Formats: sequence, structure tokens, C-alpha cells
Amino acid sequence: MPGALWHSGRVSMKPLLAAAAGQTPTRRPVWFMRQAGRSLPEYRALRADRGMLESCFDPAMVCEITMQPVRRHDTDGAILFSDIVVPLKAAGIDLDIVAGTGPVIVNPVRSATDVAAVGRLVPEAVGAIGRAVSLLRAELDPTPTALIGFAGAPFTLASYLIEGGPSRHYANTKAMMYGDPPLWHDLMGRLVDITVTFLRVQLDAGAQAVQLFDSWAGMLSRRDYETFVAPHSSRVFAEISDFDVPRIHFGVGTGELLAPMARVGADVVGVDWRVPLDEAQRRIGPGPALQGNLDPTVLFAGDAVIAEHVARVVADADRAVVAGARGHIFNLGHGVLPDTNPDTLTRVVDLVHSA
Ligand code: 1CP
Repeated sequence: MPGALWHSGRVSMKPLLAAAAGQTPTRRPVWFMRQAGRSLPEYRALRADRGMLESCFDPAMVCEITMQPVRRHDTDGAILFSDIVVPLKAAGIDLDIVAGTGPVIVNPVRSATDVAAVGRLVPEAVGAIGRAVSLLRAELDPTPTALIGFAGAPFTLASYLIEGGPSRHYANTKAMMYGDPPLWHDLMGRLVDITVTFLRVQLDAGAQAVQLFDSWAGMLSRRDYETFVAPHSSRVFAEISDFDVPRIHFGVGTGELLAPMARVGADVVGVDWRVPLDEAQRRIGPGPALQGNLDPTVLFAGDAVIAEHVARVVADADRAVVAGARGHIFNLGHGVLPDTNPDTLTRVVDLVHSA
């Protein structure tokens, strides 16, 4: 059975799982946030006449779109094609994902009545996502690539629900957080429940790692993060800890939050491009593996510059590992920008694998 080589037993662990567990990977693992969709012509062709949310609830589509970047670039991680608002939709919240904008919530959550209306997620409502995970495991088991499930963290989900869509200042979100802490914690508790259910469906179906995206947590001071967010993200990680899979925690602009984001229970901390990985390790202390952190805009600067920056990230990561990080998973500091040339991503994978 060809798959046996890549099971997490004695023989050879998938490189991403080995790096997360502090073992020596057979090659340095690399994947890219937002590698599925976005820059790939084969994705645009598949999605030409299908809505984003409709696609997310179609297991065969999810499987195919998830596999596209893996086939093209030979990445060590396959990030499940979905979106952070999928579990909110499945929990009955009226929303859409609008091309060129992102998630749009029909009735933004602002009052106690609005919060009380945020219901629970029943696992059956995301059964299609579980079925997609099973299909993907069957495709990926014979390969070195690990399947990564994900969810939005409660703070980032709350920011979309309260603002009604993408935001620059998060003024309404922070107004609820500072102005009515009991209401804030009520909403966050409900979002934890939804997130845990969504992640457990993916884990039950075979997700081999999970990433919690707290993309916008970097808008908060460390004190506010610890008071208003960390207890809830801790509960997410605690309530999936019975699964023996690496838990990755990522945010943008979170240089000041790296230690508390590690402390909520992360096995791997995702770092954006602002803090070099050896410095990130000093801020976090010994323990978690690190993921990151090439600036996504470097991919537009030409081959020589890209090679130089990849080598620098690798050197920073190696120093971090010597100083106590469990391992390194190469990634960008945030998602692939939509205009990125896919061939550039393939070259980065080759560079990382040969570094
Ligand atoms: O490869 C992959 O990662 C694809 C799967 C994926 C993931 C992990 C998608 C598909 N979305 C996400 C997560 C996601 N969605 C995050 C966390 C990651 C990050 O920080 O980038 C966030 C914040 C969202 C919200 C969202 N959904 C946005 C950002 C809007 C904003 O506030 O700036 C957007 C544009 C979307 C829509 C979306 N999600 C995914 C795709 C392919 C798209 C484009 C929709 C389309 O093609 O119509």
C-alpha cells in the first residue's frame, strides 16, 4: 500500500506533521495561505458559473479546488477550500460572499436581540464539508501532503458579524467589546460553540491539522486581546484537544500578541512578515513550531529577490529552531495575493524543498 509510507507511524511522517511535532521532516514543509482559488486559472474556470458559497457546500468541488494547488506546486499542506463564514451560514445567519468584497452579513449583529438570535451549528448542516474532507483524505493519503482544516477565530468572526463585512477600523466591534462586555462575551461564547462544532466535523472526517485564523486580532492591544479574546480562543483549542493533531494559530499584525496567541494552546504559531522568525521565537519562548513568513508582495519582485528572501526566512527559522522552536513550516506572512503568478509559487516550493 503506497499510503503506508506517509502514515504518522514509524516509517515516514508527512513533512508538515513531522515539523509540527518536533521531528525531523524528510523535506522542509511549505504551503501557502489562500493557495486554493485566487491566482489559479483552473480555479477561475471551475468557478465561472458557480457561486462561492454554493461551491463550498459541494464536496466534489471542494475536493477538486483543494487539490488544484497541491498538484500544481507539490505543497506539503492542502488547505481545505472553504471560508470562515461557512459555519455561520450553516448556523442560519443570512450572509453572502460577494466577489471583489468578501463576506457581507445581511443584518449586522449590534444589539442584545441580535446576539440572542445567533444560534447553534448542528454538525449535519456542515455534513458536506465532512464529506469533502473524506474525499480529500482518500486522494492525499498516498502523497506527502497533509490535509489542513480551518476555522475563523471567534474575534475575527465577531468582527464580520458586527461590522456587516470587511472593515478598516473595527469601530462597531470595539464599541461592543468596550461598551458592553457581558454582551461581547455572550456573542464570543456562541461563536466558540459554532467554531468547535465546525472544527470537530472536519477532524472527525480526517483533517490532519487545523488552523485557527484570527486574521484581524492584530487590531487589538495585548491587554484587550488577553481580556476579551484569549479566553474564548483557549476554549476552541481546549475543546478539540482530544484529537491528536497540530493546532496552528495565525493572525496578521500580531507581533505584540505572539506570546498570548501561543499560550491559548497552539502547537504552531503563524507569524506575518513584520517580525523575523528568530525574533518571534524569542517573544514566544520555547515550545511551539513556527509557520511563515515571506512577505506576499516579494513574489512580485523577480526571481533573484525572491531567492534571497526565501533564504533569509529559512535562515531565521533555523536560528529559531536552534533556540527552542519545535520546527518550521514555510508559508507566506499572509495569503497569496490574487495577481500572483502561479509559476512563482511553484518556484518558491522548489526553493524551500531544496533549502
Ligand atoms: O487556499 C485557501 O486558503 C482557500 C480557502 C479559504 C480560506 C482559508 C478561503 C476562500 N477563505 C479562507 C479564509 C478567510 N476568509 C479568512 C482568513 C484568512 C485570511 O486572513 O486571509 C478571511 C479573513 C476570510 C474572509 C474573506 N472571504 C475575505 C476577506 C475580506 C476582508 O475582510 O478583507 C474574502 C475576499 C473572502 C472570499 C473568499 N474566500 C475564499 C475565496 C476563494 C474567496 C473569494 C471569493 C470568490 O472567488 O468569489
